[in-house]
Amino acid sequence: MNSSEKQKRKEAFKADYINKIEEVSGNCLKESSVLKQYQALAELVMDKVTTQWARTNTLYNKHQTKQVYFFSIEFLIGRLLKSYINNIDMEDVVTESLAELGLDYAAIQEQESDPGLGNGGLGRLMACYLDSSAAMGMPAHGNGIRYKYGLFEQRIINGEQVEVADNWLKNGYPFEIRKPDKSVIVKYYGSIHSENINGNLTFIHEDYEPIMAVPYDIPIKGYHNETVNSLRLWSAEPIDGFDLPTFNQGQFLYAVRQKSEAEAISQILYPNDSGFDGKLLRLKQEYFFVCAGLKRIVSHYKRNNSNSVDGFGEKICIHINDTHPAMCGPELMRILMDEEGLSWNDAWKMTLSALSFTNHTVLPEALEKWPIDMMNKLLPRIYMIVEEINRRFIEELDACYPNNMERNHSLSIIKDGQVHMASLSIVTSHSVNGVASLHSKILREETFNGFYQVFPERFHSVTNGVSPRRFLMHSNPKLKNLLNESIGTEWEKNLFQLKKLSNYINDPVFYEKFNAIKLANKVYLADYITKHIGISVDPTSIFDIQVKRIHEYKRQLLNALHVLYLYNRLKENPNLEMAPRSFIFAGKAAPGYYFAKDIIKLINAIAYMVNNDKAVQDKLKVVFLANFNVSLAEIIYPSANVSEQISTAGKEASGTSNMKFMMNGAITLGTMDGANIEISEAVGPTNIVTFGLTSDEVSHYQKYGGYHSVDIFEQDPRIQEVMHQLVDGTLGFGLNFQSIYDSLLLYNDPYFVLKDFNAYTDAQNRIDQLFRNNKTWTKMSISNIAQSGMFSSDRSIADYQREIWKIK
Ligand code: OAK
Repeated sequence: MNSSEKQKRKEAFKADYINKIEEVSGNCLKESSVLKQYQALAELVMDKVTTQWARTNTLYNKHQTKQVYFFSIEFLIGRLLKSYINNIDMEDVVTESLAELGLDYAAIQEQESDPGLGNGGLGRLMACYLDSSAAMGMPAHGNGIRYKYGLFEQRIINGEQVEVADNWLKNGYPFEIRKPDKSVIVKYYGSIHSENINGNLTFIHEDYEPIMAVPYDIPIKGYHNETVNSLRLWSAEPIDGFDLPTFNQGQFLYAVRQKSEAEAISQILYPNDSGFDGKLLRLKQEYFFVCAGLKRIVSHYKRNNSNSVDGFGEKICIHINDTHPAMCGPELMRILMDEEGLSWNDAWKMTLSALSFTNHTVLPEALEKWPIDMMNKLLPRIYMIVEEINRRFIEELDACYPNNMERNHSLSIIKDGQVHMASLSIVTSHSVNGVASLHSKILREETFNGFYQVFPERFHSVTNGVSPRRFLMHSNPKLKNLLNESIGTEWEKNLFQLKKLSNYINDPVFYEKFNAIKLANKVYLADYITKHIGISVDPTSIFDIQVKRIHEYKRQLLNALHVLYLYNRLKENPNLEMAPRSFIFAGKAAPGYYFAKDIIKLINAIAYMVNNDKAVQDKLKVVFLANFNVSLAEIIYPSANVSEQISTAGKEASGTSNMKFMMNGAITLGTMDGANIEISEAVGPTNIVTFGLTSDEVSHYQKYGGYHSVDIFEQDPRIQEVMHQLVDGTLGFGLNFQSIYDSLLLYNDPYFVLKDFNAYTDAQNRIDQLFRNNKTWTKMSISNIAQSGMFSSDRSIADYQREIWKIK
């Protein structure tokens, strides 16, 4: 765009914007509130996006392109305003125009709520995949739940987590379109009876409780292209118009109860990350978006296909994100048989060909198993179909492997009074994949080994990726500009092009510019920290960051114990040679996960002690930032020097913050777990610091024993010291971390924190040494960015496209 063209676009934008403000607020620009300025900008942007949206939809319908639908109980999309503006290529026009109008673009963006419709990795991955699909012009859409309340807001009060409801819709949400005309009825409870109609056995669902599923669509705009895909989120509403005044007293109470029971289904996101919550309401949620989503997809398909479902399995991919949407299998069978009149065999072929499944964890506590009684009562027809799927599956197994009762039992979808959702997902999908190479290997060799032996061809691996638009271009604009001026802009469309940075790997001028950007980003985070928690951190210190859900396997505890140990060393020797360090933590704990909450409390207690000790203030700071969410993450990643990825090996399926940090030039300090292994392969051993047990070692100890944490405790005085400090009042009067102490010693340290402690302190020493050599560190940092191409979600989507959905 040349400058006169830009000027024209700016003038047109300003005129439209001023009109819009008047339209949404009834005030002129000068008298409008920042909230109205935001709403006006959002509407203006939405007008542009929806025009392209309509065109994309027309194109998809016309060409009957193969469509992918991600079914996921979570979509953690983050704020969208800036992302739309950048994707429609109006970044400069909007930024400059708003400045010329005397408005504060940053403050306007802050008005947008950050929809917390996910807990962490799994939900954010979906958002990155939608972003990438649209960027690549690929027809892929999301299907999930429009929770009225997203993940709770975390406040830290007296060092402890306090949960506050997240009313993200309180000012309305400008990027969704409610489509009541596309509503669908979801049926719960009741009974099934069969009738012979014209010689066909037909199943009829009676006395059910109907709930209305109303879709809200959010456009997913591709980066600098014409594609706009859809994220459809379903909201639950009572079935009939709720006509209060016509009810008499008894009916009134009944109707109110009905209304709130219906609405409860999409009221709240379960706040558990990688854990299973076997509540009836959760099962209702799972069926809710599966049933509504599939019904609409089938009816849309038929509309474009002469009212027939022929070819559905070849044209539609239903991708199930972990097991929460596992009922897609039986529900699609139900629709195809009961509503479309297909035979079992035809419906089965179609279902198998449409479905694919990604697993996101091997933690046994996350594996979903629903009590038979619960499923049978709530979803009688679905349960019947699950039973039949299982009966046929076991029959086939028997035919292939006769007399192998043990295997057949272990693979059975229904056993021990429960329906095993992972087994259901594998049996009903043509593809099963893990999310990093090690994780997929563990699935094949351990978690799903029985299934792997029966269906080896179904097993795949697709390493996760993250959106370079959101996590590099939007969140680190200074780095984006430096990259553009150094290696051109091709990397924006193909992140592998970052390899061109190798030309600058020894360039002192580039180093200087790069380090200035990193410092500016650190100053920005330091200001945020001062503003929000009143602690001042030195922007030249090492920003050593661990941000993710708080979980024992992620081992924030190992990090915290090391901080305590380092503090002890500094107290012993105030002249200890070390680069000043700021340890920064953020992350939410599931409200019922008391141990994780104790870890937050411990980090805050250590922070309080360290930050108030003048003797160490020049060398050590500890920060816990409240309410980690996508918006905060975007400030954090660009400022990091060290990316803490220290899970017990074999437990973190992939991790994705490791990739976001890497793209922004942080050095990974990590175990050989999840995608850390692939990061290590990509950058080479000199550009990463790894330590600790391997997953084979962990699994060996878990299977055969041989690890006794007490032995480590007894041999290592450093450990004895920090362990005693947990319970002797050092961390504050009346503060006692007995639960943590007991887990590490009495319960033999299930996550190998003490076992890896020594290796971790060595690794931390290496980080310190490396950082103190600025040239070495800068080189490592640039090498990490240069090799981050493979961790773009564009690459992941291309892998899915080629290996799993088989889209040309
Ligand atoms: C959440 C609920 C149930 C099962 C898994 C999860 C989950 O978030 N898993 C995480 O998925 C990410 C995306 O694949 C991975 O990067 C994380 O390692 C994994 O813990």
